[in-house]
Amino acid sequence: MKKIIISIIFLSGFISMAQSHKSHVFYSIIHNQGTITENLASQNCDRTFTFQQLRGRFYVNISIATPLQPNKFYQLDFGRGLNYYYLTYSGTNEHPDEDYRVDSQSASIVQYDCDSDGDGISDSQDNCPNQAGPASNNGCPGNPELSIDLNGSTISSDCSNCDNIFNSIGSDRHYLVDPTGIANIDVFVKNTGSVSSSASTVGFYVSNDNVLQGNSDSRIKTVNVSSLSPNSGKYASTSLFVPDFNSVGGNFWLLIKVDDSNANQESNENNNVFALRFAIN
Ligand SMILES: [Ca+2]
Ligand SMILES: [Ca+2]
Ligand SMILES: [Ca+2]
Ligand SMILES: [Ca+2]
Repeated sequence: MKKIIISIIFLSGFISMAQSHKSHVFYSIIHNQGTITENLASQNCDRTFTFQQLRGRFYVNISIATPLQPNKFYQLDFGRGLNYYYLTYSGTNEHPDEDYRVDSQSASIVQYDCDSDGDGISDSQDNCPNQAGPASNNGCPGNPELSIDLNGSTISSDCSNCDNIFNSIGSDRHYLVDPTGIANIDVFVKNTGSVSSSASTVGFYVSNDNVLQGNSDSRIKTVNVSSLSPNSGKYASTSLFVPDFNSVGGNFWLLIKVDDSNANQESNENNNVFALRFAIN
C-alpha cells in the first residue's frame, strides 16, 4: 500500500502549545465506526461528500496544528482508539468541542494515495497526477518516436562495391542480378520517444523517385516489429529476391518505411522513410 506520509510528532507539550491548533473534522464514510478498508478508500478517493451525505455518520473532531487537504482520505493513529481508520476530512473551522486534542503524544496522519487520473500510478509516484500516461513515462502522456537507425541498418546485394551501411550508401546503387539475385536487409528500428511503441511494421516499396506516394508506389514486402520500449530498438530483417519485385526491372528506388501501417502516433511522422537507389539487371 502506497501512502503519502505526513507524520506529525509532537515531542513535548511546550512545542505543541506554540502551535496554532485547528480543528479538523473527520467523517467516517461508513456508519457505526466500522473500519474503512483500503479498497473503500480507493473507490471513493477523489469523491467529494456533501454535508447532507455525511450527516448521521460517525465523526470525530480533532485539534491539530497541521494543515490538511479537504476531501481526502486519512488514516489516523493517535493512539486513542482511532487507529487505522480511513476518514474523509471536511473542514478547518475551530470547534470548541474537540473530541481529541493532540498535545504531548505522538500522532501520525497518513494521507491515502489516490490515483486521480486512473492510469494505475498513484499520485505520489505520478509525475502528471491529473493526466493519464503510461508507467514508462512516469504517468505522463507522451508519444513513441520510431525511425530507422541509419548507422545500425545494412543492406548487402549483388553490388560488391556498394557501401552496406545505410548512412554511407549515398548514391551507390544496390542491385539484384536477374533472375538469381538476393539482397539481405537488416533495418534497425529505434524508438527515441518517451513511451513504448505498439507493434508495428516495416514496409518495402518500389518507387520512381525517393518520395513515398501511397497511391503510386507499390509495397512489395512487410516485416513485423514488436513493441519497443523508450530508447530501445530491434532489427527488422528480410531477404529480397527478384520475384519479390513483381516484374519491375531496370533502375528505381527502394523505399523503406517504419511504422508503415501507422499503428503509432509518433512525435515525428516525417522521418520514417529511407530511400536508396536500386536496380534489377
Ligand atoms: Ca495516476
Ligand atoms: Ca498520470
Ligand atoms: Ca518517426
Ligand atoms: Ca506513425
